[in-house]
Amino acid sequence: MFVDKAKIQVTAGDGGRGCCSFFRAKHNPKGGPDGGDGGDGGNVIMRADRNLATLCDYIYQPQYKAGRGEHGSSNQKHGRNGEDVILRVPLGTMVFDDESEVLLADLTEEGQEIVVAKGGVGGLGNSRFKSSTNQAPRRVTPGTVGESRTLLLELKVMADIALVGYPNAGKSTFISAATKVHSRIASYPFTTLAPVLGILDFKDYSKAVIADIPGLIEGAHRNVGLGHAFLKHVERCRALLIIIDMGAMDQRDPRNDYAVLLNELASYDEELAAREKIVVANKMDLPDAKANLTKFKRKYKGLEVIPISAKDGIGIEDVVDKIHDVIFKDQER
Ligand SMILES: Nc1nc2c(ncn2[C@@H]2O[C@H](COP(=O)(O)OP(=O)(O)OP(=O)(O)O)[C@@H](O)[C@H]2O)c(=O)[nH]1
Ligand SMILES: [Mg+2]
Repeated sequence: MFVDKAKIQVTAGDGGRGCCSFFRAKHNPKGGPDGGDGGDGGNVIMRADRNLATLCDYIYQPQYKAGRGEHGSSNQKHGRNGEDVILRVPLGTMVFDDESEVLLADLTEEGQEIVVAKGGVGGLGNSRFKSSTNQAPRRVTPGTVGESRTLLLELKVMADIALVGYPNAGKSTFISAATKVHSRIASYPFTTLAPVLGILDFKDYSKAVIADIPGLIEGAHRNVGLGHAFLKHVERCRALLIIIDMGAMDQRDPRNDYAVLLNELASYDEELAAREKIVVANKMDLPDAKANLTKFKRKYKGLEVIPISAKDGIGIEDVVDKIHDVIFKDQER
């Protein structure tokens, strides 16, 4: 199950108490204070892990508590520190403090970490308070309390390029042909219900991440269809790969499809619509596709359109080359 939002409660461990104790032995009945300090409480840490793709674990288990520090003990024994809890989250997870709505971290790189709840500090044992004027202190301090807070996690997938198109346009067919991932393909709309990430391997051995996202339809920005819940996953992409069903398998006019898609993107976010776009005419194997493409080009003069048949694997390489150019041209800037 794909989950891109979760609310969790994190509590760090409390610090252990300092110990009050005096050393006593037969030969040394007043050996002096020997109470050790308490251990520090464990932290709750969040770490980005590229092997994860969803926040779904956090829906099932929304509460986390790190270990408390042990109390100090006699013989100057320091209490053991509490164990940290490490919460792994997918790349692209944004961590907000639920109450203040402040963004605490945007975990975009593999291994990136943030302490989301700091453990309490261990208290001091009575041996710490020994002085020239007080040889037998009874004073100790308690450990401090571990931090506790509610967090809102929000995942926005990290990809270099996102597939945008109507349902059934062939986005999943394309990603399955161009990468090693298999995204479910079927002849009914909204087959893809959650983003799927694939890796594009270019000829020069560089790589890019491509995201297949659920199809957009007119009104998506108003949440029609699967709506803009998924448009947010396009936000971080450097470029958009717009796939048009040029065979008009679902009896729509491809020229109109393109206009609607641009409009949906712009209604969601102007900046998103202004992003670099690669336009692909899919299903060129279908009978009407050629004529439709001619009409399409007549309407959108000067627009580069790459004809492909994702199903037959024709033209995939041209698109992959184009993606490479767009992404790496971008990086040089
Ligand atoms: N003839 C033909 N059919 C295609 C081509 N590409 C995809 N299809 C078919 O179109 C239908 C939809 O393909 P998908 O790849 O699932 O489409 P999608 O854009 O991912 O659809 P959603 O996930 O619903 O948004 C399937 O029946 C595919 O077999 C193509 O190049 N030619
Ligand atoms: Mg799909």
